[in-house]
Amino acid sequence: MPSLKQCNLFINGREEKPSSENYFIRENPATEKDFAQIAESNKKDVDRAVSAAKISFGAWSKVPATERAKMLLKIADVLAKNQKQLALLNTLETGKPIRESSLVEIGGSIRTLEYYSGMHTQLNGETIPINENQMSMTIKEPVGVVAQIIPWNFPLLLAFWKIAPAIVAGCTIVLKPAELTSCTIYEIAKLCSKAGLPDGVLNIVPGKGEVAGQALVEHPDVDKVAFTGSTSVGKHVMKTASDSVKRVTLELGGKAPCIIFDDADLENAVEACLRGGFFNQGENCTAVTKLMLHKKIYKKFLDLYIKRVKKIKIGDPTKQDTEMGAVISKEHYENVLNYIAKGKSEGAKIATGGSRSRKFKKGYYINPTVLENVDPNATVACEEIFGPVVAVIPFSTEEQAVEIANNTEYGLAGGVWTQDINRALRVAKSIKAGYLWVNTYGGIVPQTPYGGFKQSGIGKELGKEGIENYLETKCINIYTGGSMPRWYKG
Ligand code: TAP
Repeated sequence: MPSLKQCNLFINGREEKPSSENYFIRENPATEKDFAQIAESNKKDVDRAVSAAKISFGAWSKVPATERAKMLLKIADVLAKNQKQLALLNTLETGKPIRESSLVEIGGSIRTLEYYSGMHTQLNGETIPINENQMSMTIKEPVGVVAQIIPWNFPLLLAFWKIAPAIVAGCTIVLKPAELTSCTIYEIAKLCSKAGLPDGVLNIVPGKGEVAGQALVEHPDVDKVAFTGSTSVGKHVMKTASDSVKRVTLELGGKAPCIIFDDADLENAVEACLRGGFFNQGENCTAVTKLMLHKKIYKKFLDLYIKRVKKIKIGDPTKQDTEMGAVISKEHYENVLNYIAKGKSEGAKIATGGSRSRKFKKGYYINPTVLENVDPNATVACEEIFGPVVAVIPFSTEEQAVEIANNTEYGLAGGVWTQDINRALRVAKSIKAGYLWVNTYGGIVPQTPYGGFKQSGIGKELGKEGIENYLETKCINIYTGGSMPRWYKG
């Protein structure tokens, strides 16, 4: 298949074929045409990659943090120089609009690299006075070899949320991309190497989760696992990693509520909830999928909202003016349509959308869908759909709103809209989730710690907390007094 793009392993600074010589085909979800062949790494390949990371850790962890920080800036520079072609590749494999690939995936990755470059000044421990004869100090040491496992919805941005802090902390990496989206990150590994990243610091093992991912999480020489993906796989990863007590951080699924009170600025709320619901085809862990409207503004908000949803420009994701592209795969497309059917069967009314887009013969296009008058206990109000489907739920009181918002096993993100600052803070504090927006929605910046409560995860990425995942704290006690006090008399 000479015309297909080939995505191989990247180990120790070199492109490598899979030892099994097996590849699987990835299609472009917007055209359903075969587009790439992806190497299937197996346990043997993972062993080679981990071994490369382990060997390079010795030298990389001793490189001064200032130099590691400079490397992040060089990588940012390489991304910026190649932004156009990387964005196109990312769009071809994900189906997302090119402006999102360019501004969010590549732009966001650059901002993350720049932020963590500055964090090299924060790798300090503390000195802790104990008494006049003794003091302690803590020092920060890189964790070691880290396994990074990435989902398909933001294959680049989520990779750099992990790669950037790991590199500046002095760790080395073996990264498994999602099988649906391996191409762009593989290109990036090659570019990083060209930019001067030493061999073995960033290794890529594309392939199947249950083979390559599993081997990585089981590997005895992996010190930490940073996983982003579904809650069900995350639980399995955590169990597997526990065998050797690996450090584990999990960024998992979500079911974000956004509560609009009757005093909210409706026009701004509509704008934010459009992006909150349909950005990235709704394939977004913080997507507003529980849009909760106070009964007094229910109709007014919905009229404004539906009018705008109908105008979202769905189409060829490679075009600059496309606002919504195709969902990631046939299987996922069918899942999302099944959820819509389930919503209908459980009593919701389809206010707009609800089916595939008829504009295209090929491609996994789903019209942006709004389900109205959804019961708070309905499946579509509780489970993560991960597609362009927003469930609208009316409420009457603040207490009821909080109860509905928390009626889920997830706790990743949420939003509150009101002009009353006391109510805004009260409600934001009452929602059991890790990331809240008030009078805005969406957009996660590298400066802020992001991560879930409940079954949405463990630990934080980004911000100062994000680098702690890649560091161990060692305490060194120093005796500065004269003779040691006697414990034994003899
Ligand atoms: P998953 O199916 O969980 O896959 C995530 C990653 O885990 C993929 O690389 C997958 O490989 C790999 N994997 C599968 N089985 C594995 C195993 N046994 N051991 C190790 N790795 C394994 O998720 P997805 O469908 O790609 O992504 C969507 C989910 O991610 C949603 O639930 C979404 O909410 C969540 N998500 C969360 C966040 C944050 S920051 N909280 C951000 C984005 C997405 P394959 O691709 O080969 O299956």
